[in-house]
Amino acid sequence: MSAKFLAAVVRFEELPETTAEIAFLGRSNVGKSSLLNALVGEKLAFVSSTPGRTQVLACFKLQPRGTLVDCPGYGYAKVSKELRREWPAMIEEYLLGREELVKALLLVDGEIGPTASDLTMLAWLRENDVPHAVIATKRDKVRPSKRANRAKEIATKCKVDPGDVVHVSLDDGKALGGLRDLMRSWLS
Ligand SMILES: Nc1nc2c(ncn2[C@@H]2O[C@H](COP(=O)(O)OP(=O)(O)OP(=O)(O)O)[C@@H](O)[C@H]2O)c(=O)[nH]1
Ligand SMILES: [Mg+2]
Repeated sequence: MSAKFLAAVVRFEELPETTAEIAFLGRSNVGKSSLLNALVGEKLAFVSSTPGRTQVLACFKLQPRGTLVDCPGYGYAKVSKELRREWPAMIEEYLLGREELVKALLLVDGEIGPTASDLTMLAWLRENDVPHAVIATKRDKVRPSKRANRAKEIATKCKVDPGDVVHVSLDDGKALGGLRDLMRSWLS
């Protein structure tokens, strides 16, 4: 799955043309940019140890088709006040208005489970019929003996079928491969 940087966008009108798009959505620091990079095998999206760094919609073109969008993270207080005011309007407009959006990947932290803001976001996606999937990140941080239970807990809290949660970590090639296959099917 190879990709290249297209644009960093702050307004809906600036979004590049595409046939099908997948967005990475979730709390700051949950691992959106790192997952995108791991999937495309290149450091395209900016990753930082300082949460709240991705403050634009970063758009990437995929080969052979489609686009990926790395969204700003929510639930992080240190982004500027101005941005905190702007973010919801911009992201709402994007998620509700982007016709080419085939899936919003809602990333939740696989170690700590969904937060209150994750569950609010999930409920909002459901209410508004935004196509979405729950992805649990950082599976490597959960002890192997605890993974099955943690997976069940996450599914229960998110009110989804356990089989519908995709569990990934940056070092798990098999899980990343499985997610790539799903993404290709959504984009085709
Ligand atoms: N152990 C572990 N760490 C991870 C994993 N995925 C991401 N991280 C780490 O989590 C931190 C945050 O990752 P980012 O990709 O920048 O998170 P983000 O969701 O893009 O954050 P914002 O851009 O602030 O919204 C980084 O230090 C990553 O290295 C994972 O699977 N396992
Ligand atoms: Mg980021």
